[in-house]
Amino acid sequence: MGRLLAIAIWVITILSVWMFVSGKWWFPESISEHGSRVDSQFLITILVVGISFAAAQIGLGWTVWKFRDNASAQRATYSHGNNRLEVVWSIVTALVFISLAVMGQRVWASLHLHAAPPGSLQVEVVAQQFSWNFHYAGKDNVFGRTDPNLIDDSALNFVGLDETDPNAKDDAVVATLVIPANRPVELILRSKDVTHSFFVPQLRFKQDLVPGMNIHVHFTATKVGKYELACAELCGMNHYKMKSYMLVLPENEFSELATMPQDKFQARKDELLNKYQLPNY
Ligand SMILES: [Cu+2]
Repeated sequence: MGRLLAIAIWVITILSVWMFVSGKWWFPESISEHGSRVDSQFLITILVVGISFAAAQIGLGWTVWKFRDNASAQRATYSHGNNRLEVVWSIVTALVFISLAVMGQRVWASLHLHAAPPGSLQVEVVAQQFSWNFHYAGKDNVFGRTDPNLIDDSALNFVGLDETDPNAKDDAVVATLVIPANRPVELILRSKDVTHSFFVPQLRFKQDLVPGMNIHVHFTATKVGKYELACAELCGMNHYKMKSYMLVLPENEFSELATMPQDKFQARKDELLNKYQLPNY
């Protein structure tokens, strides 16, 4: 029985490692400038924890095998442990995890904590249960005034845009995120109700939208196409329906769209949504 248990532990270990090594269940293609840095950091982390996992499980199986119950088994002896060993492996573990965290925070901080590069396209993102609103500044590049008191979903004023403000005249608010390829994009993230989370797996980018906060983040998409955008925070009963698309367009196609008035923007965006196919994964 002891031998069987040891073999079962080793088989489960091999299968678990194979699930990662085979590459059958891996991330979709990366389409952002910072994506490869996130992926290589992830690979280092998975290698380190993968090796530790395999070593620990092989050791566990070996212990189960060696100390199984049989006729020649010796009586177990009591050990009070070894202080020096415990100090050594605690320090080694702490060093490994702190180094991984320090290595990983650089990419993360460059997108979440540092200011967006000049010339970035700004888009205001307003999340609500259970949909996304993307607010574009239009031709004048200036966002119209918004006021929470003006929010009226029944009148389709989802972000509380003040129609009397001259800067609001050319603004567009749509339910799909449309951005240019190879140009930095700065998102200004807000939520009307609960915490939501902006997530596009191909971008390798995820950020919470927190009520009462204006969260600035930025990234650069590098590949034209249509990608799924999901809310990655359990935000209520219909959380599973809170999805949209991110359209990455060639610069000229985007600049043409970005200067269109609301109704034309909407119609053209729907046309483009049909034109591009979702990637296979
Ligand atoms: Cu949500």
